[in-house]
Amino acid sequence: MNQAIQVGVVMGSNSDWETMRHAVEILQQFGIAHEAQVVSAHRMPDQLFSYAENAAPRGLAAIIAGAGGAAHLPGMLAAKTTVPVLGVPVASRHLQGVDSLYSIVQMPKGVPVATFAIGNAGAANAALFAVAMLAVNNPRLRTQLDTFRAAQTATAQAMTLPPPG
Ligand code: RP5
Repeated sequence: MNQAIQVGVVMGSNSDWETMRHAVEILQQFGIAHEAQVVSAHRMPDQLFSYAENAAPRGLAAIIAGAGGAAHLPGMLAAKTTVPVLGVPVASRHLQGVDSLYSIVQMPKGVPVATFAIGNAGAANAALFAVAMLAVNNPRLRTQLDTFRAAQTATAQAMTLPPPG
């Protein structure tokens, strides 16, 4: 039997995939049931509304939303659902994603979007944050997350630098 989708990953264009695939890879690594699709705020506004409206009834625990430029996708999703929206600013062609970051992070008081770093790190961290949210009630995930962190610690501890000179 298919596991119910826990996390939705949406993005404004297939050009965002190269960034957003880093979120999907983390969800796969942790065995989180997820979906990924294009939902463009300005090109598919009706689908955006129905995706957001159906998120809670479908049981989604989080929506990871990536967009670039005038990146209103995460904010508009958050306007239509109380399911937590994790926003990923995608690097844009002309302003390198600073426009995306400002568009996503500067939500007026009352409708939050948890906003992550521009680009690949932000996409991966949004997924890790979703894993941490799900781990609150899932000891298996908590152990996996602890193991993931321990591996990073071991990698950093094994780092060496060239000798002085
Ligand atoms: C936004 O416009 C998308 O999120 C994407 O980052 C940006 C450019 O989209 P394309 O012109 O590549 O489809 O809606």
